[in-house]
Amino acid sequence: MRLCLVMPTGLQVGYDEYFSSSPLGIETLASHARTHADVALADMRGRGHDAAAHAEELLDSEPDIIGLSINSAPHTKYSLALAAQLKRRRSDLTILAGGQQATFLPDEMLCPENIDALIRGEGEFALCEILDRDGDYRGVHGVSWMDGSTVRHEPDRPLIDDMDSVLMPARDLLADRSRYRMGAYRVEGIESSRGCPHHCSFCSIRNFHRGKWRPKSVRRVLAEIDTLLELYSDPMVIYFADDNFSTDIRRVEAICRGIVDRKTNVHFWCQARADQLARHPETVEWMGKAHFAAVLMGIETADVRLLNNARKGTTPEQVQRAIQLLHAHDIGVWGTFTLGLPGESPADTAASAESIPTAKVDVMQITVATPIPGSDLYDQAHAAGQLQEPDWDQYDFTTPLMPGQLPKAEMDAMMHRAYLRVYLSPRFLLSLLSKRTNLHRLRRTALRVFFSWLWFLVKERITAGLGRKAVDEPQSPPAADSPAPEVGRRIE
Ligand code: B12
Ligand code: SF4
Repeated sequence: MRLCLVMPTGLQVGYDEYFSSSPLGIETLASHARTHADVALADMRGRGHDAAAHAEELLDSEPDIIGLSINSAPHTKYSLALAAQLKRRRSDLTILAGGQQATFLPDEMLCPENIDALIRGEGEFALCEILDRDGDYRGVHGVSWMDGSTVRHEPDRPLIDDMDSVLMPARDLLADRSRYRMGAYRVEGIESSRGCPHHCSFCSIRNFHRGKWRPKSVRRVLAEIDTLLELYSDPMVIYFADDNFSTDIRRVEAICRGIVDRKTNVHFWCQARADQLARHPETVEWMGKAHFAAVLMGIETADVRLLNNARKGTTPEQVQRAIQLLHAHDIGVWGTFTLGLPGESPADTAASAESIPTAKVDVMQITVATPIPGSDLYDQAHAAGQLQEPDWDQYDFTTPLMPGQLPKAEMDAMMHRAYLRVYLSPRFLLSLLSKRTNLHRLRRTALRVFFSWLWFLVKERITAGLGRKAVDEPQSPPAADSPAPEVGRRIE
């Protein structure tokens, strides 16, 4: 049986250009599936939007099953178009889907003309079971499928209990790693844990992993770092794909000690919470010793009422303390901010945007609160009847979609002003002249981001002048090193 797992392209959304990593989801699935079938991987990101041509290309190897990873909202429309093109050419082909969007929207995604079945949640063992049954997905736990024109939902599958049983990604199946980069550096990802115990209202992770945080053992994580060091000799950033790397702070410290023992020249990147870092200066010190170049921290807003409304569970004081600690250990701060949170008045949005430059982050990312499926925001908006036939291309994290949020033009103006105030501040500009440290490396990335954003603005103005609205259309990204990501459109 031949299986082809595909990471489809989507809207060109910020990250793709300066942080483009290999698709860990399908690489991990392939590791498990390859003992049950002939497996190929296709990473279609950055390959334009010609679904018909992509379908032809994917069918060349005559697969029996194609599995699509529909992991984010801006990738949904294209994925469905690709599935329809595949089915039109080969009606006997089985098309499976998985990932965040597929998991939370089985009834919307499944359709006899494109997707036959989808696997909800983590896919490793359900996929292997389907392959063992020669592609028959009926009755497999965790699967939703089309039975004629009816959607059937099989019972949930238990979560994987022993995370060390998840195999390392089949990186060899996407042999050209040169395209996977973070700014100027080659990048490889490691998933060291799944889930998050917190419950922020704009996030889908809690529901995806049923409120559980499950780590791999420190030994297993270090073994994967060793594997990467053996496989790739070029200078590299290793990023932890975990939603919340700092959940078990003692484990973070143990991983850092292991990294220090290895004396590598690799740098690390992770997503962590301000409250945990602020409470554990000793761990931040270890992160510095282990060459963490940057930490992505969800700052969201300095407004305590809005933070509480969103159930964020961090305070502005913890954020300031965490930034101080990280900087003291030469670790850059990649701060993410959210405008348009529930309960936010126009005056609150303005105040929130004004306070962003005071946070002293090194790279910043501002997004608009978006009701992504699986989040409380989605459930609330859905229950209130506000999401009739959502246009997933609008879910680009800069478009206000919820009642009460500012109109797009005003929101854009606030974001642009905040970006300018940070990247043109004497603090930021002077920091570019500082010595070559981890922080400096990150600031150089920030500079690239800044120029890309300027370029984005110029394009926007030109197209507005020509009376066209080009920035909302899917675009093929520019060549690897050219500065053109749409910086106004990114989120994590
Ligand atoms: C690391 C990460 C990134 C990295 C790398 C992404 C990548 N392609 O590898 C970067 C920073 C580049 C990134 C970018 C973006 N990301 Co991101 N990212 C993540 C994060 C934190 C981890 C993803 C990961 O590697 N997980 C580890 C692997 C092993 O798990 P997995 O991919 O989920 O796959 C498992 C299952 O989903 C399932 N599965 C997945 N695909 C398939 C396919 C089939 C056929 C089957 C059967 C099963 C299956 O089985 C897999 C194994 O168990 C997730 C959050 C999360 N935990 O999922 C957000 C997340 C997926 N990202 C998100 C977003 C919004 C984006 C961006 C759109 C941001 C932007 N505006 O630029 C871009 C999209 C880029 C792109 N082209 O994919 C959102 C999506 C929410 C939504 N519904 O829209 C998430 C959920 C975070 C969040 N809660 O906000 N991201
Ligand atoms: S935003 Fe971060 S801390 Fe909040 S629930 Fe999602 S992963 Fe956890």
